[in-house]
Amino acid sequence: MISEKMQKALNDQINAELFSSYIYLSMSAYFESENWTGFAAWMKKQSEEEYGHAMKIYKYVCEVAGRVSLESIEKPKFEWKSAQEVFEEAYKHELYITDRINKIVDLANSDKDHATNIFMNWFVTEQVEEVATVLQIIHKFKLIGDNKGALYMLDRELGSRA
Ligand code: OFO
Repeated sequence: MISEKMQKALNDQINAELFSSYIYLSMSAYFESENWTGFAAWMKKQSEEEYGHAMKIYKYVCEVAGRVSLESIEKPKFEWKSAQEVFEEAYKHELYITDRINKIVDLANSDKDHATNIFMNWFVTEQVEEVATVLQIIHKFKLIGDNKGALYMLDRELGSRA
């Protein structure tokens, strides 16, 4: 069993992960409209992963006999100024999500909720990877600067994400 407070925190996190999925899908649509098909594919894949994160928590809440409560998903941003700006916002968003995950772990600790603590460990590790990946991409954008050919190559590279 999980506490009422933990149930609320996990339900809120399901919503945050679905919002992440929605943001990345909106970013993908933006890239499609700009003909950056590789960036669009990368973001679509990211969106699918976020949906998977939401469902992982959903499954856990059901397993511990909690009650999943789905709330409205906030409307994501629609327009950006550049491809680099999109990834910079993705980075900021992942830092925000990391903070949320850490707070759930803090709550699991104070609740002495060992099961949720262990469950959330996967997310702690996942966040380290997600933040590092987006940061690497931003670093590449900075190296590329105004070089259109190099930007085209980066689009191709990200489009090959499995
Ligand atoms: Fe679910 O990890 Fe990104 O947001």
